[in-house]
Amino acid sequence: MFDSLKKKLQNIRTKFASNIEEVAGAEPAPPVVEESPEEVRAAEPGPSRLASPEPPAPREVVPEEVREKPTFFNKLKVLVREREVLLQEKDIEEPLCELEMVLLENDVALPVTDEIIARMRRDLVGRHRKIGSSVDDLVASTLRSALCGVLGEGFDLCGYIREHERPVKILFTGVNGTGKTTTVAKVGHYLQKNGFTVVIGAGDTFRAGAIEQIRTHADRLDIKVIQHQAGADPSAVLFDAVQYAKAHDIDVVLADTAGRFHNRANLMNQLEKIRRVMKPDLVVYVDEAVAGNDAVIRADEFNRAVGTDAIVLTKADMDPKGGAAISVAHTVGKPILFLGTGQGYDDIMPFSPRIVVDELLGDDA
Ligand SMILES: Nc1nc2c(ncn2[C@@H]2O[C@H](COP(=O)(O)OP(=O)(O)O)[C@@H](O)[C@H]2O)c(=O)[nH]1
Ligand SMILES: [Mg+2]
Repeated sequence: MFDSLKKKLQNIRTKFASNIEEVAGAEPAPPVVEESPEEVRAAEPGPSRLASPEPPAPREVVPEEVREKPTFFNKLKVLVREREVLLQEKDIEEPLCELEMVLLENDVALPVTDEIIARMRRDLVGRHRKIGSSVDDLVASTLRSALCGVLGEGFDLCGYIREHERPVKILFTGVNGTGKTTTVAKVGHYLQKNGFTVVIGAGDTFRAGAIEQIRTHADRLDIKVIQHQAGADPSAVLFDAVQYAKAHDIDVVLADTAGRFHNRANLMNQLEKIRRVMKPDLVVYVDEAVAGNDAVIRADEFNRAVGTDAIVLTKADMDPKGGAAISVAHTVGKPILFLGTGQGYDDIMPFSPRIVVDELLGDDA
């Protein structure tokens, strides 16, 4: 997942780190702890932009018993191992520019790229920043918080269902072939594993074979499907699915629907009717991460046209760039609910900014 972006971000991190290291004016400080205060002062770098995080150590000879105190040694360690640097715009201009290019090349939307760059700049420029044993830690934590800042909060579906009146009705919609039906099956399986009961409404009565497709998934997962004939009114199917859930104390209704574009009047009218009749609690827009910026634009347009509560991005496993996953929540202003990560029923990941950033920066970041 996101391999191309991941590799490029690693290069950028190295560049940021070497620029910052240059400004700090020294190679990483040696891990010496038993130097005298004089030696420590001598080791302190001189340039004015490099400030010591601690006041200079006292000049008088420190008695042995005082030097034994851990607090004193800790101070020495801070002086030797931690430096503080005040960065200026020009110090990081070049890696910031490169980061901007890398994000754009990897399909991160322009306003989202701008936001990430602005956050990096705000965090790094004109502030005293401590450098620990590794400058890369500083870069990684800055990049991490910039990415988390645009990724939004995610959406805790299980928490939502627990707090909500049952049945919770979830309508899945979006463009053809993006993975709606597969996602309905995966989400059904996920909810069952989390202790909820589920019924699926076979609301794609439009595409040949669609009812059989969802039926096959549901049979494998032991989930009840409510279906009508091909060509039937999907509103009627989904109304029946809700009635079934009410009659059988089912926690969640998952509604599969036919693929549609927000600019096709007949299918959008049909969607309006489904909404009136089924009264979904959540409208989930499904698109594929591999579509990159197109997915982001479609999700945004769809939200403006009909309203969306949350987004699922499928095929993240096939997406080397990660741009859609980084951009969509910030652009649409709605949370990502899940990432689809493969064709198996377990290949679905509740969206967590932390996990996505871990994936991009490596767990150690
Ligand atoms: N690799 C991968 N393939 C997926 C994922 N989700 C769906 N697919 C595949 O995408 C294709 C279309 O899925 P489908 O659910 O029929 O799309 P729909 O037309 O939107 O209902 C199928 O071959 C799925 O197996 C995913 O997360 N990863
Ligand atoms: Mg389908």
